[in-house]
Amino acid sequence: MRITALAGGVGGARFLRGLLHHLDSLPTGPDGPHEVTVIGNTADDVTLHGLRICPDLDTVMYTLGGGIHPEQGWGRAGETFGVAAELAAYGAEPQWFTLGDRDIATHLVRTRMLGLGYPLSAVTEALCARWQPGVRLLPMSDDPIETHVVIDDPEGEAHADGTPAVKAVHFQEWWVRLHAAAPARQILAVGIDQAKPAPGVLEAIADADVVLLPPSNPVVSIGTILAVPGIRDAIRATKAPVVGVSPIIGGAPVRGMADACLSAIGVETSAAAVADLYSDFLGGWLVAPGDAGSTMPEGVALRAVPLLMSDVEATAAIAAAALDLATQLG
Ligand code: FO1
Repeated sequence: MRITALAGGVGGARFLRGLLHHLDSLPTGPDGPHEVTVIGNTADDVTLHGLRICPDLDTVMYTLGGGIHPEQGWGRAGETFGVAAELAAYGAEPQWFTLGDRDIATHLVRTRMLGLGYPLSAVTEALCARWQPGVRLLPMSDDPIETHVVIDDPEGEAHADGTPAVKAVHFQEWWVRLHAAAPARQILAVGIDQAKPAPGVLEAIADADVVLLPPSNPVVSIGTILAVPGIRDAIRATKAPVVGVSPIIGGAPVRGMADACLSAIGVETSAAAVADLYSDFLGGWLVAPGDAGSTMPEGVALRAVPLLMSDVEATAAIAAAALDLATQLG
């Protein structure tokens, strides 16, 4: 079975770990071992201290490769912060985003390879050669795309008509420094209109037996991947069933601050409203038992199962339910 999944950071990575655990328990399919291709969000990427950092790709790579910080869900296990302390001693900004020493090695290799002209997809493949994540990890695009968030600027001069001044900050500043508490007036994926899907992305969607949407942020992760020109059309066109896992349980995000992102685009924080964002291609939608009464967009099969990814076994059961629903649809 060829499975293609779109993924953001922690939620996507944990789901994928459960998916691999489930696949390990299955007999090899008639066409050989099951193959998983992950199309990772790169719009959270940021350049800090001269280093190119790809948080979502790294979170997937470290989680599936056994190097993730287990509680935090991002960054490396057993991390030390000698470089961060030295940077702080120089007063080097930003200090609201901390890079660990082990993690810095990844960003050094990536930045050097990008500087030599390798595309991000080739760099990601080279980094994965070390981590052996058990999936083919593709960035959604080799072109730079960065999410920026427009927020009120209390220090800026208000407009003549009295509307407050606004400013755009990088997604990481909004998410990490401001904890998504400053209301987002707009969320923009800068560079996306000119971007192309990375090599292999469209083929992975077209050739898939199943396309999965893990419970990643529907706006700044899955939403951004779908906004890369060509990707949404490829998902609409694929013959494979598309099954998603709701990132919302009972009106609140399973993890993270997806509600702040959904409000910014005027969408209610509910399992049904997120399914609606995908209604042009979604075949099946897993929701938590408490959301079983949700009204689904027409043609979307609803299945209620416990969705808390409390450990690998519980997450594997969610992945199994997603594949089972896909089989019924297929
Ligand atoms: N998240 C934080 O809340 N604080 C940090 O200092 C921080 C550093 C960091 C470094 C590397 C990396 O790959 C991720 C890091 N994250 C940090 C997590 C991350 O940037 C966000 O949670 C995601 O981008 C949202 O998916």
